[in-house]
Amino acid sequence: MNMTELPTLHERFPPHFVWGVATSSFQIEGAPEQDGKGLSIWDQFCRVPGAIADASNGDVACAHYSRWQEDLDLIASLGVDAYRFSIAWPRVRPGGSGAWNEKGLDFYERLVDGMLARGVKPYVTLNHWDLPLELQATGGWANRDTVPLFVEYARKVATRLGDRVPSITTHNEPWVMSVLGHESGVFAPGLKNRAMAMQVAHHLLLSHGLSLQALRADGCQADLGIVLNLSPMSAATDSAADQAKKVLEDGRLVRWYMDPLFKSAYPEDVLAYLGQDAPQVQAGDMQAIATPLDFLGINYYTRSVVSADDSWKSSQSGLPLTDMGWEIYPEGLTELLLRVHQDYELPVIFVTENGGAFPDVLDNGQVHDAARTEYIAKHIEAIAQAMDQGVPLGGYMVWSLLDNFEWASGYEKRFGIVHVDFASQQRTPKDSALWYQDYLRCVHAHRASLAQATTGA
Ligand code: IFM
Repeated sequence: MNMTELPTLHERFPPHFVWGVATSSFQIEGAPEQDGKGLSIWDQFCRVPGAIADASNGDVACAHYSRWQEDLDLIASLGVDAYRFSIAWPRVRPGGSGAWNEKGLDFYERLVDGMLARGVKPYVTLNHWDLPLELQATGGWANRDTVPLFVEYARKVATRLGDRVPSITTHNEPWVMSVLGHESGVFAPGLKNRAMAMQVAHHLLLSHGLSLQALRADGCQADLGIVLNLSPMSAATDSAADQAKKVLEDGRLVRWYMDPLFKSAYPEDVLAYLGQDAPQVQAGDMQAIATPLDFLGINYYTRSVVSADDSWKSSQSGLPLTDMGWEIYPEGLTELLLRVHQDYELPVIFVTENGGAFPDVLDNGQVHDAARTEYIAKHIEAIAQAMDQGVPLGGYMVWSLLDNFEWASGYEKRFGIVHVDFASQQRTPKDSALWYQDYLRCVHAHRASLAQATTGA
C-alpha cells in the first residue's frame, strides 16, 4: 500500500495529534544484570521449562541497552512525534524496595535526553510487567505491600524525569498481569488462582490511583494515565448462553477496569460471578482508583468472540488472521472507541498500541510486509472514523518499533515495523516502516500548510 491509496487520511487528524511507535523494556533491552540491574519475574519465568514457545529469554533481546542511540536515530528518522517506552523497575531499584540503582536511573535519563535532542517526545510507562523478582517472593502484586513500593518507584522516576517527559503511564494492560499472570498462568509469574488474580487487578488499580495522587502532590507536570487492553466483545451465536458469556467476558475485560477508573465501583455482575474470589477492598480504595486521569491509553489488536462452551476458534470467522491467530478487524477499533466514549466520561484517549505479527521474510535487505502496512493504515482510518463521530483522540502508537521478545511466543512472532536479525542485531526497516515514514512526511507537510494558512504567510 502506498499513500496514493489513502491520499487524504492524514488530513483527517488535527495538527496536535501525536504519532508514535512503542516498545517495552523487557522486550528489547537485554542486559538483565548489567550495571546493577536486578532480575524481574520474567527472567525467572523464562527459565520454566515449556513456558516460552522457543525456550528463549530476554537476556539479549534487541540489545537495546547498548544500542539505544542507534535505535533513537531510527525512531527519529521515521518522523514520529513520540516514542512510548517503559522503564524496568528492577533496573532502577533492583529489589523493588531498598537501594536505588543510580546507573539504572542514569540510563533512562540519557534515553530521555537522547529523545529530546532528536525532537522526539518521551512517553514513559512505569510498569510493562517486569516486576522486580524479589517482590514476588513476598507475593508480588497479590501482596498489598507492593502498592506503596510502586508509588515510591513512580515518585522516584517522576522526580528524575518528570520535568522533561510529557506523559507518564502507570501500568500497561493490568488485565494481562492479572489474568494471564495469575489465573491462566501463561505469563509471569505463572500462577493459577482466580482469587489471587482479582486481588492483583485491584492492587494494580489502587497503586495506579495512589501514584497519580502522589505525583500530582509532588508537582509533576507530565500528563498521567493508564493503558488498558480492550476489545469489543461478540458472542459466537445468538443463544442465551453465548450472550450471557459475552456480557460476563465484557465485564471481566472492559468494565472491570473502566468502571472503577471512571465510576469508582466494580461491576456488580462480575462481583456476583466471582463470589468468594472477589478482591478485598479497603475503605478509600475505590476513591483512590477513580482519581481523575489526564488521558486513557487503549491498546487494540482484535475483537473478542466468545461462546459458552469456549469452542469458538478465530479461524471460523472467515476474517484474515495475523500470525498470532488474531482476527484482523479494524472496524472493532471504531466500535470500541464509540462504546467507551458513550458509556464513560473520558479524558483524551490515546491508542497506545496497535499492530500485527506477520511471518516476515528478509529478502535482499527488504521486508515486503504489505499485510502489516494495510493493517496499520486501516486502523488509522478506524480512528479517524471514531474522531469524526466525536471521540476525543490524542494520538496513535504503532506496536512495535522493533521485532522483539513476544513474551510466551519468544522471538517467533514478529510485530516490528523494523526487522531485527537477532544473531547480528542488524535493524532493517520493513516496507511498513517506510510507509509510516511516508505517511508522517505527509502529516508534517499538512501541519506546515495549516500553520502557514493560520499565520497568513
Ligand atoms: O507485545 C505485546 C505488548 O507487550 C503488550 N501488548 C500486546 C503486544 C502484542 O502481544
